[in-house]
Amino acid sequence: MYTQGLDVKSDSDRAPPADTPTGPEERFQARVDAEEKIEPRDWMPDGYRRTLIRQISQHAHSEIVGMLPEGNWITRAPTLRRKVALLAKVQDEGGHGLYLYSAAETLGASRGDLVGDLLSGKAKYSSIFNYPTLTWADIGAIGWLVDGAAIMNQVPLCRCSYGPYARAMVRICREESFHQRQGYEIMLALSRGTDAQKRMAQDALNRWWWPSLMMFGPSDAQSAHSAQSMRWKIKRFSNDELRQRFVDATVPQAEFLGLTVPDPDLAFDEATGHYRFGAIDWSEFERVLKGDGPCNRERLEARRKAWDDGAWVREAALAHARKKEARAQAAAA
Ligand code: FAQ
Repeated sequence: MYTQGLDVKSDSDRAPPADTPTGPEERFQARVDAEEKIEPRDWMPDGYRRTLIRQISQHAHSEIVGMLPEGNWITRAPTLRRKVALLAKVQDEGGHGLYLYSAAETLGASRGDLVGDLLSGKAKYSSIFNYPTLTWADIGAIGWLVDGAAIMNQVPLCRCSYGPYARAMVRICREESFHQRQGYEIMLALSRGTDAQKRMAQDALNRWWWPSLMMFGPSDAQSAHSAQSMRWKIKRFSNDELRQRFVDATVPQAEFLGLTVPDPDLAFDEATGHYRFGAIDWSEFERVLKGDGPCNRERLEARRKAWDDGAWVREAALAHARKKEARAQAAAA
């Protein structure tokens, strides 16, 4: 710039105001703090990328493995209406897994590697899907409690700082809300039914309550990633905050059903406006995470079999893509 002999420094020479972020990490954090969405081609710290790939891929695996406990009941749904709703729900979970793998791919992860890590047992997926579905009431309990917990955890993820994940979560949450209602409706029908049906509903609540609370992850004091993920606005609330919200929302729903939450320490605290609840058995959570839950082996075997049985579909799709590309090249030549 022409400066008529004045000693004017260029923009890059001039010292930035004290509160202007300087390095790439600081500029990145400033964008996050200003609620800007981070997009795939934007600069991001390696740790941010790694954290997202870890969380999004675990989330994707959970959706895919999460199809198994309910898929187990599609052929045994008590009416055609229930069967159609369950079929749609399980199919939705498969779709969620696919959006989420795509979101992880925008960060440079390879889907083949991610799936490989699931099948080898290296990658985690939600602890909740390692419990069995013993009766039809379990399908009600999964929709009500597991999807209910998933919504509580995932609605804040619609405001995650990473654009592709946040956008995928908007659609996923809409569908989860239908899933939660279909589950609650099953529980309502059972709890208004015969004594045997009421007992079945209560038994399902007894078995799914504590694992649902564990879904939110370790307590804040034990959560390795929460503090950093909250600074990066990947997570908006801590594990314990979301768990408390879930308990506060769900206990009145159980009361409406006339069912008893299996926690003798559960009590409403007038002073705080929240329910106090008993201690979670974290040793059970750790066992399940280590691969020793009631259905861990069965779930991985089912996924490995699905992968092997689907080999011909992948091969056919690749052959078709190669053929189309060769034809397009020939036409262009
Ligand atoms: N199970 O430091 P934090 C669904 C791991 S989808 C297994 O607190 P973070 C829909 C955690 O990965 C359900 N592992 O970790 C549906 C970490 O291990 P790492 C899935 C768990 O990431 C319904 C270690 O413990 N939802 O239900 C669990 O900050 C019905 C330390 O924990 C999502 O994935 C667990 N429960 O917070 C489908 C939502 N909790 O990686 C079918 C997105 C923690 O260091 C039917 N994810 N761990 O080896 C999240 O919000 C977070 O990742 C948390 C964990 C909250 C799950």
